[in-house]
Amino acid sequence: MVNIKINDVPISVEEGTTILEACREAKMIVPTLCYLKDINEIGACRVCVVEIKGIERLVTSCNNTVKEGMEIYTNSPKVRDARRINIKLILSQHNCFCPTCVRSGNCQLQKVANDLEFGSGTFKQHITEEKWPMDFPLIRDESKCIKCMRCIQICDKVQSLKVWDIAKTGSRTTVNVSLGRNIKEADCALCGQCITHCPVAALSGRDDKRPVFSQNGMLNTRRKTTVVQVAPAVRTAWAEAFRLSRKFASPERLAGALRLMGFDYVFDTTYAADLTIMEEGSEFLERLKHKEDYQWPMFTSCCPGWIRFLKSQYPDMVDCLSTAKSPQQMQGAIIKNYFADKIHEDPENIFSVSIMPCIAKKAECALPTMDSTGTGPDVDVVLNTREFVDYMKSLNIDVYGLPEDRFDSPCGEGTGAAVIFGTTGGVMEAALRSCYYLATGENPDPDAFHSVRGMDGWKEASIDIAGTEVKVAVVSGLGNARKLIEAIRRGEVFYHFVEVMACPGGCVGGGGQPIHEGKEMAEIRSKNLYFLDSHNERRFSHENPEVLKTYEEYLEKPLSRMSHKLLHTDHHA
Ligand code: HC0
Ligand code: SF4
Repeated sequence: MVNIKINDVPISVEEGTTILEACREAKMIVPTLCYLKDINEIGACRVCVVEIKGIERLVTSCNNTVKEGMEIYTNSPKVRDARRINIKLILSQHNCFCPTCVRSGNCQLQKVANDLEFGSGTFKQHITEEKWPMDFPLIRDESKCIKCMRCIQICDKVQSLKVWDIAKTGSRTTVNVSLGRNIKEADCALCGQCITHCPVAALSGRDDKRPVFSQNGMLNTRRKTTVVQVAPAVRTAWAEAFRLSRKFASPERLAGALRLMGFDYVFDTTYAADLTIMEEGSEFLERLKHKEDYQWPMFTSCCPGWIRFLKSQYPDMVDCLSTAKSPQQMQGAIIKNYFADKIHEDPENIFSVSIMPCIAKKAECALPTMDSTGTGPDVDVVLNTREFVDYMKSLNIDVYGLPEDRFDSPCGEGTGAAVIFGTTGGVMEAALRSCYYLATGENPDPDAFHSVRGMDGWKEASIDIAGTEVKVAVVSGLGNARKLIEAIRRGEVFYHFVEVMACPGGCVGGGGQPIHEGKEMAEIRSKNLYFLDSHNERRFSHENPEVLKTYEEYLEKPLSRMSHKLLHTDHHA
């Protein structure tokens, strides 16, 4: 242990601890901008400087470690003056139209500047702007970039994609797409992790609210029947901004909020998640039966960020993907076909919106293959959880007065197995619950496959299904996906079935979820999904009565011709 003093208070910390972490252990606040634990500890912003007794020069606390006897001052006048100057320099290159910024009120630069009692104005501004393709769902605004390098590091170290790099030199140093590429050709998976880890709004998701909510938007003009679906992971994050309790922020209240916004029909994507399990589970059992005809393992296909990654990084393994569409797209196809028939409406007259925790879903819905009726996209607009929350705020409603409501039926409700789709391991667990049933005719204990739960980036299990040993793995985060694929290719591991989610922790940690500076929320949100699963009266996808009815009335059976037409896709197309 190392004995030090912070603001005259003695404390012992482990050797090798950074000054910043020691301050945090001692509950002494040191502001940071560029710091991301274990990912970006480079002292680039110089906001975390502290004073050390006996040393003239201030030191950055995030990348210097404690030494025996060190006496640290975290908030001396000298420290505060230096931080103010550093922030002034950053602001001189930062677009300061704060009131209209998407991150206003949730911007780390704004917070640090406010906390420093800035007062005296900034230096003369030198802002550069670049052109950015607005038809791409990830938006970069150079005029807001503070060169903290977090995006570079997240994309490289966590997602193994190196989309960003430093560009230019000297005072013109900035961040841009690496190797001088256009973002559209940079193999970006659209996971959105660089967005949720950007301390300002230099990176953001494309705002798609206008066609839905504006004066001329579909909800106001009512030119079409409006339908909305909401993803599993949204239910555990939407209420964070309003500080609602888990009990109050029920899925039924989320349905109530969507109804209040004016949607004609409100669906839960969990319905289609159960449908996905029926299709993907049956496909897996089919592949197992004809082992030699397939390339192994079978990969889950519900995460569009992961699909983008596989297609660009390992195109020779695309056939390993299940052909099942994602729940979002299955729900979209069912709405514009089966449900349209039910309400006697032409698919062209249905406007289908989804609320998702994911940036890549905004690109997925626009794929030419996701038009099952030939009349336009099955899902017209994808809004992220953040956009939903922003719109809720703009309504100025008393959230405590939100009514609970039911999702519409049919095609509206899902089981506990579908709810856990939103967290890493959830799709695999749901699939195993139903594969076991489909192969044996008996339900397993719903918690039998709990070994695939948890936040580890790479989990594995071996399961006996009707006398066959099935080896499964679950990875989240694209860096982990790369490690797993490389190990498979080297022959070090073998799996039959692998779930991959692009975002660490799965959709709960998605790039479209609410942003909380310095906090990774995936684990907390995930616990809520398991709570909802354990309290659901149905915990097996194959017991979803609405799904069973859909097969009976429309699809016939899993992997039928109709199922293939609506619910499966060709990933090569
Ligand atoms: Fe997910 Fe999904 S679970 S990808 O994370 O499979 O976005 O929540 O909606 O489609 O259901 C995201 C979340 C979904 C889909 C589902 C899957
Ligand atoms: Fe990298 Fe994901 Fe950001 Fe794309 S969205 S640049 S893959 S971190």
